Amino acid sequence: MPVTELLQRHPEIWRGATAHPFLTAVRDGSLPAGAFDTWLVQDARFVADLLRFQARLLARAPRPAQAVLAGGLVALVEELAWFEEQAAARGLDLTAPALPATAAYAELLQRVDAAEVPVALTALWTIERTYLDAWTTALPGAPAYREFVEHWTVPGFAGYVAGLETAADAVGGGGDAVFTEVVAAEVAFWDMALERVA
Ligand code: HMH
Repeated sequence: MPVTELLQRHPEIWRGATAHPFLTAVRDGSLPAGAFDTWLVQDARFVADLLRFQARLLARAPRPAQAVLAGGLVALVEELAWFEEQAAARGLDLTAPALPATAAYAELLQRVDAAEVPVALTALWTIERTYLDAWTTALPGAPAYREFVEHWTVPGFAGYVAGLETAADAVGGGGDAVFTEVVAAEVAFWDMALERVA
């Protein structure tokens, strides 16, 4: 089954992750700055966790998937530097402890790290596709958040997600369970930021 079929098989949770109230509030400007800052600090932690997961996935990936995974790793290292710049400009402490949704997502990544490659590739595609579609929902973004919305909706990112789709499909995809688990973790991540205003 091509991985994009998962979107049609689970439309409700998919909509919950990509049309989340956090994103509509980024679009219309009603999001409190504290919620955004909480989210930013936690997402920097998530990206550090994702980098470790993806580095290990590259190490065991089939030959045709290596290029897209390696390119993604470089992008994640650059993304961490970008988070550090944004955090410094906003006076945020990136060493703040992980909130429960961040810790739970890290634990999910550890479990997927122990799963077979098709499951891990499907998880990674789901992580990035959800993020791309979520930020696309927030376009063009209220002025305060526009730079962020633009950063996560650039054509290069969409191309990367398409490359991950090809890689996941080439190994047969990973099934419904990993997709729904990742999408639920994404919903919980947005929920966390709305609940815990810094
Ligand atoms: C929560 N999901 C979350 N954060 C991200 N930065 C991505 C996906 C994409 O890397």
